[in-house]
Amino acid sequence: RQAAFRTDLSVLLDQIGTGKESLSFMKRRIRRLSQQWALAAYHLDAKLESRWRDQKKILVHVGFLTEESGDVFSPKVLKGGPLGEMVQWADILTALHVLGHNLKISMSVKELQGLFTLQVFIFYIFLCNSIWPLCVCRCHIRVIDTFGTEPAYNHEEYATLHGYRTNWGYWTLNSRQYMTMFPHTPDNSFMGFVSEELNETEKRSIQQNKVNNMAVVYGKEASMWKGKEGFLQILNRYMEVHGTVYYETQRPPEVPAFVKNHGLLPQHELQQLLRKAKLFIGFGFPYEGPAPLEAIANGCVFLQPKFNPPHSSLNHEFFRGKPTSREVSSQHPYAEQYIGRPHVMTVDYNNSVEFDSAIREIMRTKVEPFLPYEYTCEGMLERVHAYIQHQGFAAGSRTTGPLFVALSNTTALGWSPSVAAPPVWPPLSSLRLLVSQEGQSCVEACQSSGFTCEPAHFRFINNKEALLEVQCEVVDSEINHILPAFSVLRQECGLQREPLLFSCAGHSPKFRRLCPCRDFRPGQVALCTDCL
Ligand code: U2F
Repeated sequence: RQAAFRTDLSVLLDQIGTGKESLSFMKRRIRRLSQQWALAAYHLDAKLESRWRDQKKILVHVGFLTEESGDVFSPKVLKGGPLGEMVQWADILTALHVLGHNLKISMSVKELQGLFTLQVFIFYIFLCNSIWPLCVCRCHIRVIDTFGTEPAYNHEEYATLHGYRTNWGYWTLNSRQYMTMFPHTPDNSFMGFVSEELNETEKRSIQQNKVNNMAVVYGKEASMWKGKEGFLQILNRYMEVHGTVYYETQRPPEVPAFVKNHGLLPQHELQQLLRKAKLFIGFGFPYEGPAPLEAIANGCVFLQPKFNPPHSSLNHEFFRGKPTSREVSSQHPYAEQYIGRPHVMTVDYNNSVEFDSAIREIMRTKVEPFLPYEYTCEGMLERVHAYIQHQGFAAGSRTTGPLFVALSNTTALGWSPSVAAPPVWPPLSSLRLLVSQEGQSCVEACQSSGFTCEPAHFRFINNKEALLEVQCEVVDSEINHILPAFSVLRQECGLQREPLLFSCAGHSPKFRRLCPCRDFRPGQVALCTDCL
């Protein structure tokens, strides 16, 4: 059956059910953004020129909110607890509904068992081609995974043998079956969420009503303010400081008396506050949440601390035990790397001169509201549409023979397939083969050349032909997540024997990696130019 865009969200709202604050939060959000979704559906429909889209049967199991998992989120929704995940879950459900798929939602293991007999623990999305509930293939599973899972942590046997085993991950999926909140781990798929969009009239009125000396602090829980008095004092020399910190009866001691604390606000009221404010300031936690994008979309400058050394699972409690070695360079690396100045300023907070002058610069700078396309409703619909229609993980599907690759000493390589390839997604036209520096990962190598690493393309470059121009004395085939790669010193080349360990993230000091990079559409890093 053909999927038809839906703009009426009432069926979805009924499906979500009642009885928990988390569900009420998600439903309020879905209602609030309904017009924005409808407009986006209309635009994407026109862009796709009524092309055929398969209607899929999709089962979403919100495992984190089940009683069986302990549901730690719901009781904290009105008390300053995490909301970022619920923002994303609400948006995923809406995108799937709006795209016209046949959606079933389960909020308890019992419900899930009624729909599908499988033991599940976190939060899965199933995209099923086959007749439901007969789809039992693990290739249909999608896992919503905020901070990402790198391949070395995903492969159970390898993780156990090489010290990458953590509490999460090791499900031995294809790493692209994990879907993240930001595009920080190209080994995974970028799912994202949406932020509020403004029309031209709203943008103009925001510009007129901005209060140049008004700052809002990022942090809805008092603990996020702990030890920040010094910065708050400096900030208060120049600006009126506002907060949205949850409290029960009294002002939390961490929040100084000069701060105007509004208490935890409903999302739409926070947006109103951000429309007036000039500065949204982060003090290092929470990491990678939606709020900075909302602030930037409402015309604020986001000021945040640079982390030097970067935070990671090796040196920071919050990331410890997470299935990733990713180094987080600031509180919000996406804001730092994908948005940047003038909307985002990332500075060394230990240097009070730098901190002070950043605040003064922000008061002088004029910025316009900005939202990257990938965080608009249309951008999210476009991306989810592409995944649902094109991304497949069935074993043995869409494989192709070795391809011939010309490799030069420089890192940029001309490449064209010499055999006719069967349909692959992302299409091969997007592939750019690069060689990393020693110690550099493919994430960095591709990024530094204006591309992104595309793990789906590893299978096309994991062959001797791709290594043709490298002087290899030996070509080995091994199970190691830094392969394919070569050692310049030892003139040894290594190919990857376990496809599940193809890893953009992998790096090793003595190895130069062979990297499958690809291009991407402006504002939509998940999709290559010919990916739609
Ligand atoms: C992130 O989770 P958080 O919930 O801490 O992320 P935030 O960026 O603070 O905010 C999430 C939403 O909370 C809303 C705001 C955001 O959309 O509009 N909100 C609100 O409704 N009222 C208020 O007064 C203040 C905020 C991240 F998303 C998670 O993945 C991480 O687990 C967590 C820890 O790093 O940080």
